[in-house]
Amino acid sequence: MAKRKLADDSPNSGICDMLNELAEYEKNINRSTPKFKVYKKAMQAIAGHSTKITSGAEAKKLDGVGTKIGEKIDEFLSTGKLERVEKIRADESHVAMSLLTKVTGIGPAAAQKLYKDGITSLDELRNNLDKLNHHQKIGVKYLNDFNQRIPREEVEDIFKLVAAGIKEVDEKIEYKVCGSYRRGAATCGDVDVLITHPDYMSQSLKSKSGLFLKRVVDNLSSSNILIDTLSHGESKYMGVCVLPSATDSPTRIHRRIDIRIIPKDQYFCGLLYFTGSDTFNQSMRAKCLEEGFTLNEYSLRKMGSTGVPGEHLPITCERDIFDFIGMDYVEPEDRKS
Ligand code: 8DG
Ligand code: CA
Ligand code: CA
Repeated sequence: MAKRKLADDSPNSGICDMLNELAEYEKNINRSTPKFKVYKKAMQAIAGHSTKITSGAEAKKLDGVGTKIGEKIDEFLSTGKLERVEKIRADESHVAMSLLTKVTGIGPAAAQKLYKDGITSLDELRNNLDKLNHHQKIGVKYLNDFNQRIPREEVEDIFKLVAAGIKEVDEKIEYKVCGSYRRGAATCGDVDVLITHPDYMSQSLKSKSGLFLKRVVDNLSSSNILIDTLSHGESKYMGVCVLPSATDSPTRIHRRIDIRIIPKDQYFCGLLYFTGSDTFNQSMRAKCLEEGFTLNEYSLRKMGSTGVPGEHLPITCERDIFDFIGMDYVEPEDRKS
């Protein structure tokens, strides 16, 4: 997953940064996914709050902010810092791991291994490229670029070129940018593109998806929009794109782009999933289970009385999914938690 944004433009950015540091610590050092999610969820709730929070009690009114986080917010608001965060910042292993996990392809496990091998800085990483796989090496190469958020307008410019390249391959290919862009974010971590084709169904041969995707990727590579590849499988391409510039200025920023091909009959479940947010996906999946359905990135199925899911339900748009489970439609811009 792309590295998450800090809520720089929030009136509560200090609290968000604090929660983000706690979340990263739980993920990298304690390896506790539940605690990571608790902090992230609270951070997202607070980042989405438009006025300045003045007490833990006020924060606790938001969904996802509990008593303990409320107490931390009180400490932060009254002293300007949090004892626990100060301790974390003094923890050398955490500092190194936070740095290493900024590289795409280096997750907590890989970072821990590198740290055990004595690698604690970017210079050491650059001097030990043989310890990295291809994806990680590209991550090091473009580290600074990839850690900059992409302004929404630039995603639009990239997408115009990508769309033109897709259409050249086959007019019938349908495509959309999903992820945070579709949720209306002002800046995005990467560009998430979904494509589908009416002739490509879930029963079709895998090689068919691979061929469509390959033709798209080859075309975009030949026009220098895609310039490096992290990985390229039958249904998913992960790579690097850059806007062409007449002046070929070295300041052009390289951006992460994912392109996925999804069978037409699974397209809307995929679109819903890859639009996110992850917290929205989680709450929607929970609602499905309550209503006796099971939802994933491929399909919506009714759970049978024996607990075995039935056939894929026919879905022709995102709204169908909400209708089946008896949930009011949520616009992409509102899919926050
Ligand atoms: P960002 O890139 O602006 O930071 O945010 P994003 O667009 O929401 O995140 P993303 O990492 O690019 O993932 C795109 C969507 O995919 C996300 O909004 C929801 C869905 N998704 C999950 N879980 C996961 C996961 O574990 N990995 C990935 N790659 N995507 C996931 O719900
Ligand atoms: Ca994204
Ligand atoms: Ca992505």
